[in-house]
Amino acid sequence: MHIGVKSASFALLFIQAALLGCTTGTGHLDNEPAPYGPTPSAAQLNWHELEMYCLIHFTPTTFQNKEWGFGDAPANLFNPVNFDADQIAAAAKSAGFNGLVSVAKHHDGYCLWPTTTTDYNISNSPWRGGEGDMVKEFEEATRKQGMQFGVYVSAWDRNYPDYGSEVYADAYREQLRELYSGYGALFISWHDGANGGDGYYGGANETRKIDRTTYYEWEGKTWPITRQMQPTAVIFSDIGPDVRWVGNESGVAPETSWSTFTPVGPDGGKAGVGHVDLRFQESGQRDGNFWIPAECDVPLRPGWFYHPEQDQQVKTPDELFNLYLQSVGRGGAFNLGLAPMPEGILHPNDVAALKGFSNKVKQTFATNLAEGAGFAASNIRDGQSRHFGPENLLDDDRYSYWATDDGVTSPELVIDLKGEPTFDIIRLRENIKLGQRLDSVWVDVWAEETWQPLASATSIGSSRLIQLDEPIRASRLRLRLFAPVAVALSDFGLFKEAEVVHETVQAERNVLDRSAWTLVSSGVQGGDPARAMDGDETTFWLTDETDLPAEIIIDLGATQAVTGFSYLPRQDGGKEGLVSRYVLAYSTDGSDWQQASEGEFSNIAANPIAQEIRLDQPVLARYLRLTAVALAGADGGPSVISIAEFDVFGN
Ligand code: FUL
Repeated sequence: MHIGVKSASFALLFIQAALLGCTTGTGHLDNEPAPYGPTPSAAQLNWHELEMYCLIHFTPTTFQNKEWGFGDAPANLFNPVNFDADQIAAAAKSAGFNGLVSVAKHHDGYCLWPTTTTDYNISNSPWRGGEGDMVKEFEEATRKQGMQFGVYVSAWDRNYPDYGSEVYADAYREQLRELYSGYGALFISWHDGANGGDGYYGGANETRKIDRTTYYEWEGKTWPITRQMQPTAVIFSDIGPDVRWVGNESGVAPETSWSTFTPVGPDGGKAGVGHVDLRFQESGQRDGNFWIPAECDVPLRPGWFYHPEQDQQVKTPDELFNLYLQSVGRGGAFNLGLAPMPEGILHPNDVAALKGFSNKVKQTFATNLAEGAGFAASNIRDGQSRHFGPENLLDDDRYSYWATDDGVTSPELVIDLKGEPTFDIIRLRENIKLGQRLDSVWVDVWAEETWQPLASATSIGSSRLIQLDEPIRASRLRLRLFAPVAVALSDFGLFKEAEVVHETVQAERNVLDRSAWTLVSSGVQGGDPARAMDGDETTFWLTDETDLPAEIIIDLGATQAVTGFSYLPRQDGGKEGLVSRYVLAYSTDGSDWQQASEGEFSNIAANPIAQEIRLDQPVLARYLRLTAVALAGADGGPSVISIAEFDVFGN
């Protein structure tokens, strides 16, 4: 879940952002094309150049094997005996990541630095004898690797006794000030907004709702602190002001994703969801008023925190590579979540996946197969090949570019390749200091004595990687470009995706056979229960509208040891029917029930992954009763339950 921000004075922040270092053009050449539309600030240019960074989730929540801590874990639970920030930072660096963001405080409220704002912090853990500062260790390890550093401080705090009042909102701002002053220049201040709900709140154990559009006073009080203390940092939230959330936690931007966006609705803030206009959060807007590109966040494992049961579900180098193409390759950034194990280092499977990804990226992009090509442009600005000629496309400089004369808005470029290379990725970049100018680019290949269409793309911006369906061999290509103004294309590249070998440490997982199961009774009607047990994650049981809590009872066919279960909600992107609180009970005879587990399926709306629950100890069961207690995701939608798969684990 991310934040929404009301915005009466929102525009002010954008103006400030622009003043803080907005550059136009390259600043070196005479007669450069005038910038088109909004342009990036210096902080945003730096962020674009970083392309990929990692986000580290590591708090007492790790030690509780949860995705969202409730805020009630004792402070001394956090004791990573082998913590090694260097191992984590080195793994990120070796995979080609250029920055690291420390989740200095997650929703559980535990501060990884010795803050003055709450006792719920690292100095009350046995780690480093209570003298440690984990944010500092992350920062030093990051800088040692030559990477840039950032922080994520959750606004929602499920531990803070005063959460919901002005006292906490002030404390939150003080936490930001502490982090903005003690850890060097930051490249990003990351503001998630899973805001308000149930929590420990100093022992009150209650639900607290806040108005997330006003409570934190983002534009009036909070973000100005960032601007003042960390001018090099971009501010990330749902809608900007510098970088917007892409709207999913799968790490994927849509094919068309403009870096320009207008977060406030046309009628002064009433359009879209809440007070801001989220309709274009994913795609951006061609005519957006501000430069607010998308960040694509996704964890390396299914969850953001470490769970031993996910050791075999680490994304493979090929999957990571596809995410890279669909994030960085669509003008955004790739923010990959890393989750250290309780001992304080990354699991070998995570390290292996990062290594494999790095090999793949390095090998794929080692050689630009367009090198040595000859160009024939239908127009060159001022006729000046030296400054604005197409040779600039191959010099690996994002800001040198081929430009056309003003008024030449649909030029063509014929490219005679050296030899006849085989490629399956085409890279295009614009000089974004001059704005996002191109509407679209079409690539044709010369074959059988004619030009044949090969690929096309919209929203080029800082980087556009077009993946072809299959590799092609070619000696001659043609680009046709379309823009409302003169074009300023800075890069043209051809690459062949490399194959990499990848190995992981295997572990056994005992999933019980479902063939003998029967659905004994169900407090819910409608839909097809078989779809919850058909081994097909794309189909799901969607019930009729039901009262909550709602019970589903399954007969396992025989009494056996049960060690846990897994609930996978619908995978089609639908927001209705996502169970967020559950109780699991078991029985040997179907009448005498014991509770086995209860809890929260955290973050299920933003990241609807399989929720694997390990029981504290194995139980002997023939019958299992799953009670859906609460739903997430569809505010005000019908109360239905979706189950794509339900699995039970044994010894
Ligand atoms: C979300 C949070 O609720 C998740 O726990 C995680 O921190 C993710 C990066 O942002 O909104």
